[in-house]
Amino acid sequence: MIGQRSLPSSRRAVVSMTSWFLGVAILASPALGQRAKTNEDEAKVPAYTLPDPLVLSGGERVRDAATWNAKRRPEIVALFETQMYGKAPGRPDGMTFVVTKVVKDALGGKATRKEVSVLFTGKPDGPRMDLLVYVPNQAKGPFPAFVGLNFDGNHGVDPDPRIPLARGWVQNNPRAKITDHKATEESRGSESSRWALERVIDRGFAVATAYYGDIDPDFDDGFQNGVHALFSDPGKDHRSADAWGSVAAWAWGLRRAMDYLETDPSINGKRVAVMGHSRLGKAAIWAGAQDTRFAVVISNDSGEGGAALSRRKFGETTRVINTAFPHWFCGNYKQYMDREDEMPFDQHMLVALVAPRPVLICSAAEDLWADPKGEFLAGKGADPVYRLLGTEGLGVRDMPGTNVLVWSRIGYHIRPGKHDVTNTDWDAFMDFAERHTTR
Ligand code: GTR
Repeated sequence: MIGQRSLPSSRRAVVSMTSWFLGVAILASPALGQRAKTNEDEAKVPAYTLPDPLVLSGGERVRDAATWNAKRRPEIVALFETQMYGKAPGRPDGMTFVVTKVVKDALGGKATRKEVSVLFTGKPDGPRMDLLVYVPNQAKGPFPAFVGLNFDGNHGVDPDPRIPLARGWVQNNPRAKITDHKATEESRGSESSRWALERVIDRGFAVATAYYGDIDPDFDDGFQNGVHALFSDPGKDHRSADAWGSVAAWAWGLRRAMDYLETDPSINGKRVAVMGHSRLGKAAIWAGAQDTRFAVVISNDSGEGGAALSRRKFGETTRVINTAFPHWFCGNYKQYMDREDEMPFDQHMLVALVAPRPVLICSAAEDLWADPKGEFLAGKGADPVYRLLGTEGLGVRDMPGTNVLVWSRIGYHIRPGKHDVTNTDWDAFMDFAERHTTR
């Protein structure tokens, strides 16, 4: 089939849509303990009409790439900036990069690991983000790379005791054995199953990652800490309704990581894929939507506020996400709670902002909270834009079964299992990135 590649039969399980939905409904229900009860019944998805990405706000149809680039794309960027994620500042003038350490025998000798401090104000004691950059030792670069933020701290992606522990606030969580918001020796490697470092290095990619809390600690403190505080105007005692939230700050951090990667001679700056999981998938897709330096954009289980259509009201909703995480989006976004039909945009338009660059949307079959079908349909909704720009868009009409990589310019993959990042996901990321950045 065009734009679709079947994986080996051991990794492939093709099921009909009906049995797929029955299967995931049964598997997913016990996992949702403390979450708000939301719709997970396909039959209860309301009828909805998506805004047309190819109609200008004045009603005129977009008929060519020039009008898309000059008029419609900027209109859509402004909608997401003012109505959803909030407006972020640009690259700080005084920002500098300092390579603080180079370890040549990382990952059992397979990689060189650099520790790079991104000093947002150029001051070593000012706010900063610490990047870990793994570069393959087996060949000569420059290498294509993946860049993404991590949840637990850099020391969580790899158990190597030489990696500095995260400095500031970290999320309490049993997986990392954290109970008082401080990283501990025991938390080393807590997230390593989500960072298939050796697997990625073996295939000739570099990987760069930073801790999302270096950019903005993930709790609602009225934007007193993180990079929001760095840019806030001390004379102003209120935030505007389109001021940036945390997702926009994390996306901003990914763009600052890209600023560094462009300067690193071991990295091919034209072949950097931005990827992220869940809330950090929302950040990755927003970063990739705005910043055309990212050659490939990968969303993993990003769900509501990421790749999933809000109008479907399946799994997490705008009300639920804005209530649980009031700091993630801008003030204006709150007006759409239970009023998704009034949004002048939906997430297919976020995907469309990546066009014509390759975008891969990855879901997990049991992750109904993130609405896999809504994620697929956002890709489908972006298809007319990709086609207008002369690419094949999404190569399939219907949602594929599990473990089938749709590798057209808008790519899609769904694996069996829960909300997570697994080796299977990384294989899909790499297959997709390889296909789109080597030709
Ligand atoms: C959930 C949230 C999701 C997703 C997830 C995560 O609680 O409802 O939107 O972001 O967290 O980031 O793990």
